[in-house]
Parts: sequence; C-alpha cells; structure tokens
Amino acid sequence: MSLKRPLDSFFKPSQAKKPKVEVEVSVQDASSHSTYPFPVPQLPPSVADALGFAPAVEGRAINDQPDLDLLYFQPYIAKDIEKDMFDFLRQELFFYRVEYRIKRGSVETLIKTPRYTTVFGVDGTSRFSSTDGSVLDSKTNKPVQKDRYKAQPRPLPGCLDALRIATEGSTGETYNFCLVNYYANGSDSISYHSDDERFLGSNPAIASFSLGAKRSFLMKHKPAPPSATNPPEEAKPLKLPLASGDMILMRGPTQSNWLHSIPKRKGGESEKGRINITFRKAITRGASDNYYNYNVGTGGVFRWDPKREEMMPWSPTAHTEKTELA
Ligand SMILES: O=C(O)CCC(=O)C(=O)O
Repeated sequence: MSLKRPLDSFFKPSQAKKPKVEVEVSVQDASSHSTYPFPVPQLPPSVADALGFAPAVEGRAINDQPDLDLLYFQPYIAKDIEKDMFDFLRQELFFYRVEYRIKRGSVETLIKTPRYTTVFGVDGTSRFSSTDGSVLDSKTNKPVQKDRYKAQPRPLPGCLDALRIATEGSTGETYNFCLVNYYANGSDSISYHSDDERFLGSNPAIASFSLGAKRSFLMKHKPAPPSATNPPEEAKPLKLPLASGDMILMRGPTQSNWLHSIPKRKGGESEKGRINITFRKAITRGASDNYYNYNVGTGGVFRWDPKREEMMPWSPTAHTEKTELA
C-alpha cells in the first residue's frame, strides 16, 4: 500500500485533506476489472509481508500408495496470518451459487452446486494485458475475438495473485487459474471427483489451500476398469484433516488415478465456514469455458455480510444504498 505523504502534511491540521487521501489510496490499490462486480482490495500489508516467508513449514511427501504423489504442508500459511487471510478473502471476494442442468438420456436434472464458488484466470492460449486487463492471444499478443470464450475471463485480483506467486516459488510449477470454494457449513461439500480433464494435460500439479474450518479431505483410488487384466495393487483410502493454512499439492499420476472429496459433515468446526483455493495450469480453451460455466454461471453475485454473518445476494444498488446509509 502506498502511503506516501508530503512531509509538510504531517504538520498541518488534519482537516478535509485526510479522508481524500485515504479514499484515493484504497481505490488505487484495489484490483478492478470490467468483469468484477466490485473492486477487490489488496491483502492487508501484514498478511502480504508474511506470505513472503511461506511456506511456514516444509512439505511432507505422501507417496507410499500406488499412483499417489502428494506434498502436504501443515501449514503453508503461518498460524499468525491464516485467520486474517480467511476473514479478508471471505469479506472481499464475490461468490456464486451455481445451478446448471444436465441431461442423462432423456431425463434433465437441475444440479445445485452445494457450495459457493468463484474463479479467475485464463488458459494458456491467452493472457491478460498488464495495462488494461483485456484478453490477448498468447502467440500474437493481439486482442482475442469477442466470441473466443463464452464468458469473459477475469484476471486474478492482487490478493490471490500474491498467493499464486508464493505457491509457484515453493512448488516449482506455474499456474494460470485460481478456483475458490466457500463451504458455509457442514451441508456444503464437494463429491468424489478427480481433476483429470484433458485441458489440464497429463499429470497436472494442483495446489490446494485450506482456510477457516477444519474439514476432512477424503481420497480413494479409482476402481479398475472392468476390462483391466492387471488390476492395480491394493490402495487404502486416505483421510487428511485439512486445517486452516494447510496446503496439499497433488501432482504426478494422482489425478488420473485417485478421486477426492470434502464430504458433508455434522457439527465440529464446519459451521465456521471454510475457504478452499486451488491453483491450476490449464492448457487449452475448453478449460476457460468449463471453469467459468461451473464456478460463475449465470446467476447472481453473493457477498459476505458481516452483520448477518452469512453470504447474501449482492447487487450494485443495494451496495450503494448501504454505503450511503453508513
Ligand atoms: O475443498 C477442497 O479441499 C477440494 C476442492 C476440490 O476438490 C476442487 O475444487 O476440485
């Protein structure tokens, strides 16, 4: 944050000028983009500075099972900043509660995603202009055609980009997508799946952060296809108690062979809410359409309401009225 003030301003009576400077600082420092419902401030300086020293501890390899290659940081984000980082991201990010329809045979089903989601980034065929955030073709550096993507890709706000940079440094991987989940309580969940889409390439590295409530992360080996002549050797399911600040790096053959989930749970810490952040590297265009479809969708925006202590539908008008009343 830039707090530069002329020396003489420290000696002048603090009248009308002070608030003006503060407003300028916050507007200037926040990340804005035409696709953002509202600007996203930078991380508080204490959190941003501490990220420079992450990971808090070395990662522990978990690779004693067939096709499994994990690096488990307990924690990655130091204990003295994880709570501030959780509170900040829950308060400052915009979220969605995506619903979509799938067709199985002739039957159409409405799927209600059981958690809040949001996503930033663009696949490797494009990049964001560093001057105005517009989407450029990676090869030609020219603006991409309007119909290249079904939804306009969004650059990572500075607060998540700071974590991406730290993560790239400590994992030796690069990432161009950031998906964020918010599990409001124990009824929110993600069912067994693997992030094995072709648009991530073979053996993708996915760095997955936990902030807030402790939740169990379950993993199990994919079943052998019925045609397999050599079924894989016995693999035991895994249960990792992901706590605030932890990071699990999933890499190598993990996604093509293992499934993972955050099951619903009763009681415990889950009612306090949990944020999950994953960094991934997507290679082809299909990733951008897929991620924006399932993590932003076509519904309304939600934002954390600190008075009600829950996610509430957000609209520009309601926001303006609230600001005027304050
Ligand atoms: O919340 C988590 O820890 C897992 C999230 C996840 O599996 C996903 O976003 O694909």
